[in-house]
This record gives sequence, structure tokens and C-alpha cells, in this order.
Amino acid sequence: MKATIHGTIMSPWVRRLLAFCEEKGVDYEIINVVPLGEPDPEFLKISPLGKVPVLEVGGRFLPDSLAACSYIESAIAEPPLFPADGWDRGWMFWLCDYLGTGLFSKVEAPLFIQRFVNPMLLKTPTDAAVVAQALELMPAHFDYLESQLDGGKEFLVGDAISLADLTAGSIFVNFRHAGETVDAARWPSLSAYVERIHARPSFARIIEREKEAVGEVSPMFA
Ligand SMILES: N[C@@H](CCC(=O)N[C@@H](CS)C(=O)NCC(=O)O)C(=O)O
Repeated sequence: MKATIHGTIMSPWVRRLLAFCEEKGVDYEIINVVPLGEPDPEFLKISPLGKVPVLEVGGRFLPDSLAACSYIESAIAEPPLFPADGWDRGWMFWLCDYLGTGLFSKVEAPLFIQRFVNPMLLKTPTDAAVVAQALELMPAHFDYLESQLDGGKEFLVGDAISLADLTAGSIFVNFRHAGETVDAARWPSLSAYVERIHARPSFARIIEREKEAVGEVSPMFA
């Protein structure tokens, strides 16, 4: 499969699709689309909500990373990244939703916007109250993920990598760009897990690309 991914490599949703493509061996190129300000009317034709990523394959466009990953999973069976077991597959979708609605929306996105997007890209000040609120909510989310890893499980669902791990790994890259890491003393399983996911060849390649793009300004590479 030859794919084109429209989006910015700094988005966790773009990154999880990139990680999915990397794990599946999909040959892809990236067309940079940064969704800040009024969306380009041309982009709205392929992404009606103005969001990234959009997956383009053979002249067709799929907006939304979950839709895109689901298509790739159907098109390329190996390695499976959606569990075969029905309950596990359901649990994977729950965790993806939890990661997006909880960890991303309530904690990571506010921190990333205030500490990275505002000062580095928009040259606007960081809102300390927004950062404080996100940091207050963060431990409960880390506690939940620590409980899901249940004393050092390798993966979030079953005994193989799945979209849930690629989603978590992707969101934790943004945490690092926002200057946050997981405290290994308080959340030992989660901390080791994030390190393991980021050390996979898929994420190593993605992180290397981000180093080339934002290595000078991101605390991740300090
Ligand atoms: N459910 C979507 C979420 C995508 C999303 O929220 N992307 C953000 C960037 S991280 C975006 O494009 N935001 C621009 C906007 O909402 O206008 C997916 O998984 O693709």
C-alpha cells in the first residue's frame, strides 16, 4: 500500500496513524497540514471537520485516525494491531476512547498547547492556570493507566501490541514535548511501558523525524 498522510507530525492523532503505518510496513509520505487558524477551504473538502490526519490511498481520502487505522487493519492483516478476541478488541476501543477523551483532552492537550504551541509557535504567553489545572488532573489518569498495566504488563491489551499502545505512546510523545515525563517512583509500570513503546523501531523513526523538526526547541531533546 502506498499512502499519503495529511497532517502535522506534532499531532498525537497523526502520530498514531504514522506509528500504525510503521508497524504495518506501509509506504507513506507526509503532506504537512498544521490545523491552526481558519482551515483552508480546499482542506475542508477532504476533512470536513478541519482536523488532521487524513489518510489518502489511491485517490480516496479518509479523515480521522481511527477510521484510517481500521481501513489499514482490514487491508493489511499482518501484524494484527486490533486484537482477534472480541472482548479484547472492545477493550482496545474503550482504551483508545479513554486516552482521547481523558488523557489527551484533559491533560496532554492543555499542557502541549500552553507549554509548546503558545510559546514556540504562536509566540503567545503560557496560561499558568490552565497548566495548573491539567497538572492537578494528571495523577488520576496516570493511576488508571498504571492499574491497566497491572504490575508490569508489556501491552495495554492482551499480550501483543495494539492500537491502544500506539495511541498511548503517541500521546506520551506530546507529554515529552510539553516537558513532562512519568515519575518512575510513583508510576513504575507506566514509566517503563512508555520507554518500551518509544524504543520500538516504529516510534524511534517517528521521534527521530521530530528531532529533526523541533530538536532545537522541544524539551524532549534537551
Ligand atoms: N478523532 C480525530 C481527532 C483529530 C484531532 O483532534 N486533530 C487535531 C490536531 S491534534 C486537529 O486537527 N485540530 C484542529 C481543529 O480541531 O480544528 C482523529 O483521531 O483523527
